[in-house]
Amino acid sequence: MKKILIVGAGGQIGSELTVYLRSIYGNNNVVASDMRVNPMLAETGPFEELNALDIPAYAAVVAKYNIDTIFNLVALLSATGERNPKMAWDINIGALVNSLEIARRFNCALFTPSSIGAFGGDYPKDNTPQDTVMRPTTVYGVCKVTGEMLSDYYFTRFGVDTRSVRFPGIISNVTLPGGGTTDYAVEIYYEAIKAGKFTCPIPEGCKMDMMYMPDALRACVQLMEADPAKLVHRNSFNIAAMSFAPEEIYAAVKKRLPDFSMTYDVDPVKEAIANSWPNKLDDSCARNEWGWKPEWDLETMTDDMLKIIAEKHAKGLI
Ligand code: AKB
Repeated sequence: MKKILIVGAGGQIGSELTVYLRSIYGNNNVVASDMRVNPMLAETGPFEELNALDIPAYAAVVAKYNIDTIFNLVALLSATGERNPKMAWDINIGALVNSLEIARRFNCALFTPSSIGAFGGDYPKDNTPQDTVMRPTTVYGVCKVTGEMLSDYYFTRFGVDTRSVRFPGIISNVTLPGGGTTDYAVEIYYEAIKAGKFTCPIPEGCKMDMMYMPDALRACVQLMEADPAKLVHRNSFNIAAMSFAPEEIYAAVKKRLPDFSMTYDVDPVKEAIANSWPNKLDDSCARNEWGWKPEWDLETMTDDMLKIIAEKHAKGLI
């Protein structure tokens, strides 16, 4: 990776991936783009206002900067997708198809994240294998499976260097996620610091895979830098770091903030989505093929999240 374009850079992952990639590859070699200018990202390197559905504009940015690697992070998340399936399909698949075509035309490597949301139907929910039944029940999941298959198609048919991971719920403290089923595991930390209490939309006992942002960022770079000869899979790798149910993250927060309390007000849409997703992924293919290994667990992440969010709160930033 020498000249990188991030499409959808203003979101939860993009806002941190841009900074991380710039720290490795140099500020001027990482172009951030989104529908609207993000002042934080525009201050430290090139930024382009870009709608990924506008293919001539997208191609012009790739040509202007001589891009060789694209991170396509444009997506409506699972719960938002269920409110407007047509829009979710148009945006998620539109950005993907344009990214694939541009990667083919300009000979770029392409990373498009998949998700635990790609799973559904009758598959093993514990230690969910890399290759198994994938019959998702959400439009988000349908887009993710389509994306995995189309990306493999562009690799085998046209030789486009497509690579991807199935992200768990990503927990972070810079940009809030929006419209996801796993968002509760971010919100709980903010509410613990700001209000001392939290109402959880996911039912007790519902386990999902989660990952702290620093591990997610490392995974992106490690996979894109991996020796292609070692990759048996491409689209898309299971990666895992931790798996917990609401009562477990609640206990981790309460251990550090004894006055913190949590109640449940279960959102039926999110409950149905969460119940269709894995309890815990088997990520052995990622470990074997490109050396994936997480560094953060629920305890270390909780220490870090509470410290950073408390600092922001003390400064009046949240
Ligand atoms: C969501 O909850 O929709 C996302 C995801 C797991 O892909 N965070």
